[in-house]
Amino acid sequence: MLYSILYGLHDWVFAFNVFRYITFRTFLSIMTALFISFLLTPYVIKKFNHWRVKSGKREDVPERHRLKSETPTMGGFVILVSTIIPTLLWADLNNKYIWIVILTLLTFGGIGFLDDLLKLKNKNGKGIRGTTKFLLQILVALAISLYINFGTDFNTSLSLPFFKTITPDLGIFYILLSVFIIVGSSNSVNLTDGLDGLAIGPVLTVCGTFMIFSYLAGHAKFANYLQIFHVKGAGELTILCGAMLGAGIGFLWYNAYPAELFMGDIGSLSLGAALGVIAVLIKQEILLLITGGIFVAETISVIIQVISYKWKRRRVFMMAPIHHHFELKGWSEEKIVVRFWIISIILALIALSTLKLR
Ligand code: 57M
Repeated sequence: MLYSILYGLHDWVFAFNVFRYITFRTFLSIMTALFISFLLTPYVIKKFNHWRVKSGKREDVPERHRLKSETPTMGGFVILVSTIIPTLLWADLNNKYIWIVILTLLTFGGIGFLDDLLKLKNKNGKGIRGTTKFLLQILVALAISLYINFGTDFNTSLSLPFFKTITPDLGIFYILLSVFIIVGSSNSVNLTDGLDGLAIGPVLTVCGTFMIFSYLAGHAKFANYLQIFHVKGAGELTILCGAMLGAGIGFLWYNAYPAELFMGDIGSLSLGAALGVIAVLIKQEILLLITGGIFVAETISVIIQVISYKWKRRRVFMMAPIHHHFELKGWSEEKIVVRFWIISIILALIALSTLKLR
């Protein structure tokens, strides 16, 4: 919005030409998101405390978590507001990719919101039924994937990190892959969101990685030089990733141990789905598995635990997702979280190295 107004003035004031640059608008987007987040979150924490928007008591949790039932949740609301407003201000709103990601944030945020609301109402931690939530996610992801495939100039080839010449064209099957990526990413961020700062840290590193990849994918010369897929228009996603980064940093300020606010399903489901959609749009589907390795590990730990428990009545981990295993082993919450962040940073660096190592 502001972008088109301010850039439109460059014929009169040459300095306004600077708004043409994605890098400059990304900087403005990060700063605006930080500003909104720092302005809004303390107010939201106060209000949510007053309205008792709390996670509720759970009995099946490691001891320390019972003390957390007083922490307000649904902080994802502020993350959504402080991601979407800067994007609307600084991105080119004629760009379809921007609207696809905003729609993803809103629809998955809507599912998460319903779930959080029901948990609040029931006061027993029970939200939407697992299968209903999963079906809703699949339906929304399918609609988004169909639009990406048929409503944009989309390339159904897959890019494999480290292999520049192997790009299999999946054709119509790409739709299935993209539904899997979006729903998988949404749920794995949700599973990870169980300790203070644990989910938002890796969300930030994935977001930072995708900010760089969006810029490169949208730039014909850089994409050609680095031999990654050139996606015309994907550069604008850099601005959205910047907004998400600023909103996430702002949220982390309050979600850092001891958390004053949790993101709730409204935050985890929407952020996870948005990262999945961005991975699809910038053609870095498989790279998401590397840079989001923490989310993958958390999900695999649950799959292994459930299969082993159902099959052999034996637990592989003391408790799944894996962060609970380390808690029960006696690691402090801060140590687990910081170590998972360190792994995320290393994974982001490995993801960036794929730009050259191919
Ligand atoms: C939600 N979130 C929290 C908060 C947050 C299939 C199964 C593995 C699913 C899994 C599950 O339900 N995961 C998703 C995990 C909850 O946080 C709220 O939920 C939102 C995210 N959806 O934003 O609003 C609690 O997590 C803690 N928390 C923090 N800091 C944060 O910044 O400390 C959250 C955010 C909060 C707070 O205590 O109340 C949650 O409920 O855990 N289920 C499980 O994870 C369960 N695992 C389990 O049953 N494992 C079994 C196997 C067979 C699957 C096993 O290993 O035997 C665990 N759930 C809980 N505790 N609560 C078990 C231990």
